[in-house]
Amino acid sequence: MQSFLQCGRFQLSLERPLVMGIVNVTPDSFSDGNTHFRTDEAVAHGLRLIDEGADLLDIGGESTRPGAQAVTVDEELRRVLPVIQGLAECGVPLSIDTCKPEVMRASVLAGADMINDIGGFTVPGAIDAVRDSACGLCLMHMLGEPRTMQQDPDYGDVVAEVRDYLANGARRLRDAGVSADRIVLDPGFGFGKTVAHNYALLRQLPQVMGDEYPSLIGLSRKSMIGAVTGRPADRRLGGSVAAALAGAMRGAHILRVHDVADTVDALRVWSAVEQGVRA
Ligand code: 8Y4
Repeated sequence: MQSFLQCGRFQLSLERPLVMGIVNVTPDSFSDGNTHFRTDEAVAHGLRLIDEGADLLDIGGESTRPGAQAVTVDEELRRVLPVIQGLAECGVPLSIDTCKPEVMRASVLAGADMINDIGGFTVPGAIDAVRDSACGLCLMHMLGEPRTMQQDPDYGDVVAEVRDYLANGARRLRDAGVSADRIVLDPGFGFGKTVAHNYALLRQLPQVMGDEYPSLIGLSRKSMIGAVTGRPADRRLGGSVAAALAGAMRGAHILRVHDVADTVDALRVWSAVEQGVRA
């Protein structure tokens, strides 16, 4: 595997685990076209996450929770583009969480450095929208579609099936002319998986991911944490940090998290244990 990820304007070293901070661009409660407030909030949140140690930011304008409302291209662009512009000079790569080719194109033009597609670049036109740029591409596994994916997900061998899906996805990108140093793979925790599937994937992360491409994992506050701790989404910090560290210890390269400061603390302590501390 390469030691750098090509990520638009940046080359990210993959020597230590990187922390990707989540910036949600949530809708106004009154959808009156006055989106300034949400933009400013999202930009301020992104800057705070960088201050806390985020190595990159993931900006999302489309809710991907099970059963969430679909968002039109125009609405998604209204949410996301002003935030890309507002964070353009923030000093870290900007990832855009989208499945829509039109949003991918516009985001790359606006200066996005990575496209994070939970749909795995399967919407027609998605690969064409990103191939001729330098942006990083995160290709994630999902079984089914967001609306129905949690209705009795079933696998013969979840590790083998996710591994094969990711290998085929990377092949599709490579066959379209995407260089290997732009590709990141993600097993897609919570996307068409039971709690047992999710923990099997995390436990066997090296077998799932192989060693050809870097990995990105998103565990933060997810129901797999709630299932084990019995806690609601707003009280899953300890569980989420433990899960992120378990992933890092199994070789994950990028950790997608809400709680950047606490995750960075955990990684620093782990690094001190492993590497020692300068006298
Ligand atoms: C509470 C808060 C409960 C958030 C659930 C959630 C991933 C991702 C998401 C991921 C990649 C989420 C956009 C789901 N998860 N992208 N996106 N990998 N690459 N749920 O695991 O955070 S959204």
